[in-house]
Amino acid sequence: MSQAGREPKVAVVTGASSGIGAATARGLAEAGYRVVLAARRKDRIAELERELVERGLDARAHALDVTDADAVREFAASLERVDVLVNNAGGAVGGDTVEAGDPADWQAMYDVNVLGVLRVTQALLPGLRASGDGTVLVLSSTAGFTPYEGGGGYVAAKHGAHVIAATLRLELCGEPVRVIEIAPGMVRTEEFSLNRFHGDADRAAAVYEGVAEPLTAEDVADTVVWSVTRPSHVNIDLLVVRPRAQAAQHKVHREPRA
Ligand code: 8X3
Repeated sequence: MSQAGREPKVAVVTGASSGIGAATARGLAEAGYRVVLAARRKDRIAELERELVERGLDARAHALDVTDADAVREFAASLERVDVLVNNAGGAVGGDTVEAGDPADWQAMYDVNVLGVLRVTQALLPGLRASGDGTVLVLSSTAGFTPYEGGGGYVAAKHGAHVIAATLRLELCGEPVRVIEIAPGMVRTEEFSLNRFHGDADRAAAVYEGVAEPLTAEDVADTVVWSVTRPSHVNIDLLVVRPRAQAAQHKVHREPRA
């Protein structure tokens, strides 16, 4: 990738401050990309930038809120080059039924998971096209395909993220930009469930109770790096990845308590 005398390819990762985003940024930096770490929490991405640079890898942090259209435009203008965009920023807010769901939670989820992907993708597409070999990757979820109780707002938003990837792939056919979607199932990260349940650690832990090995952020990052580093003509349209203990959204093997 990074060859002598040539500028390294640039990969932008949104939501790079933790979990799948941070693991993906590490993986792409290790694969030779100059990684742009984009996330709201400046201190976290600065720390990750330091870590990567100390390891001799190429990274730079850029504070970004994907729900802020002006900030996204300024961010795009600051990039001299972009080859890969990993739309990872997203998350769940609330675990209520449709009957009890707070429209503000649904709106927040739509804003980050759908419009966030839209804003950043729109802003970076000219650069991705100009690279002559661009990749847009959308981190959706198995929630983008299968509803479940208490997941309505998140499921709706992830269906939206899936539709962006599927539509964009059709619209860009014939252009030098491929569109990849990765849909993870149960992944245990430090923040996903905690954020979903507004900091309720017991409720967050219950999601994974008895599951021997939920996926880790690194497991998912591995699939991102693999997909992105396939030869240009190979488009991994959609990759669904779950832990072995989860055969389907509702079919999860849980070990009984000892
Ligand atoms: C996370 C997977 O099952 O919690 O995207 O919706 S799930």
